[in-house]
Amino acid sequence: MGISHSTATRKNKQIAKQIKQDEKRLNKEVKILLLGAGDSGKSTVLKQMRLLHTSGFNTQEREGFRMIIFSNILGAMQLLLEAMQLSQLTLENLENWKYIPLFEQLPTIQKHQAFPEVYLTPLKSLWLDPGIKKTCEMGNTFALNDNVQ
Ligand SMILES: Nc1nc2c(ncn2[C@@H]2O[C@H](COP(=O)(O)OP(=O)(O)OP(=O)(O)O)[C@@H](O)[C@H]2O)c(=O)[nH]1
Ligand SMILES: [Mg+2]
Repeated sequence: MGISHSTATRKNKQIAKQIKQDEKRLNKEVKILLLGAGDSGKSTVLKQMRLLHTSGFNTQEREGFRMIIFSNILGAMQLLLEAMQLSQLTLENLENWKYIPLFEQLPTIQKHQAFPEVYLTPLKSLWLDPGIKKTCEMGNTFALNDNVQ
């Protein structure tokens, strides 16, 4: 059974209208190609665009970032401890030595799981250690993220 003439005409009009609308939209659309070396800030520009010109990030995305931030913090301290040893530097506060095992195998957190509190004091204390500070200053030699601080 075929469709009636009037139904076909209506459908046809609808499609033509849609095509016109799409054309209009595409004419106004501006496309930007972000080029740059690795780590030069392409993704960051895109994130800033979203924050400044759209509604930003939704709850789920923010939760995802929270998990990434935690893993970045621990990863950075792990990297600093390794780089410190390779540079013949050492922790200068003897109290800090006991914290090293905490950074040998890093935990990950699940969605909605709080940052494990057991890392709070060690991170604060290690960050103040002159050995870690000196290593930080050489961060450009071992790809330490420059936002670690
Ligand atoms: N100081 C400074 N740091 C920035 C700026 N933009 C980005 N960063 C930092 O540079 C690092 C890399 O930025 P990304 O946006 O991930 O770089 P990308 O170009 O997307 O890197 P790939 O995806 O690996 O190619 C991050 O640690 C950012 O926080 C900036 O304008 N100034
Ligand atoms: Mg990127």
